[in-house]
Amino acid sequence: MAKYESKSLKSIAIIGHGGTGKTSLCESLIFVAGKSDRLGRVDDGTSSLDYEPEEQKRRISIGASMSFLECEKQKITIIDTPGDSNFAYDTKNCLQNVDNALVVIDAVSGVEFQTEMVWEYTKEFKLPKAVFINRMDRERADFFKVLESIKGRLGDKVTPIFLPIGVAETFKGIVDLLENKAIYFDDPKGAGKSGDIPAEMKDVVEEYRNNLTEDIAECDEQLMDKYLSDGELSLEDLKNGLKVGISSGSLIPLMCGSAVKHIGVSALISLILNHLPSPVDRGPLSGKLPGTDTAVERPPDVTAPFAARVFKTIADPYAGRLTLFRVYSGALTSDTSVLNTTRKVNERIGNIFYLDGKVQKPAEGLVAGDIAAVAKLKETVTGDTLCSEKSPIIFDKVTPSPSIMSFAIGPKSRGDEEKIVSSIHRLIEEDPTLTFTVDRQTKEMILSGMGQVHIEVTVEKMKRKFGVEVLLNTPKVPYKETIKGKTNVQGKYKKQSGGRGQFADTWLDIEPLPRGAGFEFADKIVGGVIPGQYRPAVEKGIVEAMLEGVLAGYPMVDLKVSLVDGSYHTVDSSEMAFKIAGSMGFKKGVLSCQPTLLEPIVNINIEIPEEYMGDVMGDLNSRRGRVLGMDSKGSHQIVKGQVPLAEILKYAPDLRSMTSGRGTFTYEHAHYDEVPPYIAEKIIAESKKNEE
Ligand SMILES: Nc1nc2c(ncn2[C@@H]2O[C@H](COP(=O)(O)OP(=O)(O)OP(=O)(O)O)[C@@H](O)[C@H]2O)c(=O)[nH]1
Ligand SMILES: [Mg+2]
Repeated sequence: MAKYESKSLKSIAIIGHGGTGKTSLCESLIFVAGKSDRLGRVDDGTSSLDYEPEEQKRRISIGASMSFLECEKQKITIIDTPGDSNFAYDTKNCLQNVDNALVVIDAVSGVEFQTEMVWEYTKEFKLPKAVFINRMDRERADFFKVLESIKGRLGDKVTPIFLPIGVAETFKGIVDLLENKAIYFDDPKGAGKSGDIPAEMKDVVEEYRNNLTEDIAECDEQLMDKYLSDGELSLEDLKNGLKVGISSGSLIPLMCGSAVKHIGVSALISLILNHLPSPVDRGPLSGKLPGTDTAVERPPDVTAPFAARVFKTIADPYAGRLTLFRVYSGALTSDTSVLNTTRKVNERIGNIFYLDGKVQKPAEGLVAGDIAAVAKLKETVTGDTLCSEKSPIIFDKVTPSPSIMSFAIGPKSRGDEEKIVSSIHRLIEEDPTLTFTVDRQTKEMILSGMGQVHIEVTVEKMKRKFGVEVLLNTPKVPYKETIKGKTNVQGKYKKQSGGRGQFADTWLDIEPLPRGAGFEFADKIVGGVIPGQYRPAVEKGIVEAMLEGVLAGYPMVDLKVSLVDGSYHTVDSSEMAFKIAGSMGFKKGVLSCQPTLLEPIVNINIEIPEEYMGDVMGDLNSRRGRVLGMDSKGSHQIVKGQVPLAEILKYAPDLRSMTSGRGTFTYEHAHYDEVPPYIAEKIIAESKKNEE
């Protein structure tokens, strides 16, 4: 039996720009709610939520983690998410599967680029949200300036429900505009004490109380009528209206506080308990009947068929795979079988548990709205739908963005290649924004991800979880070679060394083909001057010779060779002799056909705020890029262009610093094109040096 009914469950994801104090706020919530006597701190590596060694080392959150509070007969699941855009996929998945978001903004910096990004996500999922201006105890903190920056940059109206009392080191409490009272926080455990509103705040409190009342009235027609006729609303009306407004997304309450000083945190807990929607308030979730376009719904009701969605997968080398999921309808108990409609397999649910950081707490049973974990599912990964076998449904999922930064990885110790491959595959299970390929041409193992930090963290995890150490290098560019001129050349192989000799004589026409055409061979022998059985050997010799071009050893493409003439010897000719002759003739002929180096060109889409257009275009130019077109998306511009791959191997960190992190990009292979001579010279010289 589940301990709580759906209507007593709350879930909230804490989101925002990196370093705004999300994890600290979660720790403060846990501490102030009285769940733990010991306060976890990010700064000394004791946070129960940033528990991974990679997080403790960097003092940032890398993966989402969760905990839960039990107060006033409600259970609140809190999910702390990483602010760094390298890990945005995780954050987005969490947001898709909670009922509320709390956006944390720094009281000094205001809205930052990642704030804009997570704000967009909440809109995508139509998620009710509240905003918490944190770090009000810092010097230069400015509540009203941040309020302006929210209006200016996020484009949505937020409504203050708290005002700060004091600022920086004098920040000591808040005015609760709803209750029209001051709360002071000098208790080390964060309990608030009611007190008088400072006299000098009377006017500003009145102004913002009026704003709040108007905004609440606007959420509901009946309230608006009441407000217009009475000129005010009762506390009861205000409270009900606030809940309705938040739930429908028409009101976004703004709070403030300090996570490290526990100021405003107990008031935040009250808001969650009293005014944020439960799964029941949020209503049913739509999905599809598997394999069809037919929409079906699952209500947040224990009696409905079970349906859930997975929002995170953790690869544990010992415990196996851990699957975190949100129940949307029905109920779930341990030791049952469910259907994974995404993978079309049945999965056995063993023990289910809640997570408190990394600690697993047994769950007796789950109901709609619950967020929990299960170990050792065989095939289930993030985004999958789990449901009752009798009532299948499939929900939408977040698609990972294509990776944008690649590294060549090699083993630190010889013979570790297999271990590398298997551990990367385990890590991809938990993080599909990683991709792993082996480049056919360069033979390098390529690990790609969302940025430098992402790949570095992955490599550290490989070492910690699977005991393999790897070296990271910039990947080699898969250049190719071709020709621009044509020739007619003889390839003749003759060897007389007593006994049976070797003889083959060929005449080849070599000519260029258009870009992307690959290779063509034409057999134009007439009158059997070379017997049929030897002619394919000539082609084989040429194909082999093409693997290593004459300029820098890169594979040759986009050319045609015709076998036009030749001769043979009845005793000394063989397939081997013709293969060698073909290869010799080709290598000789290519030298007089203006051999040319080709490089991969990619299509790139760069999304940036308008103000960075000049810088980004200038930079693209200096990378030998071409702008092909432009588009706008909200306040952002999208630059579409083409650029040589060699020039964007480190574009992710470069664009980040050029745009203060606000630019994003994707790219894909377009075609091969000639390398300009001055660059080709360098590449050829480099390859000669390596050969020596
Ligand atoms: N002065 C002050 N510092 C704070 C407050 N909250 C957090 N910090 C500090 O800010 C830094 C970042 O805090 P975190 O809680 O790790 O921030 P985060 O938002 O979780 O960061 P990411 O997970 O990396 O996105 C730490 O040094 C905290 O001690 C606050 O209210 N006041
Ligand atoms: Mg954090």
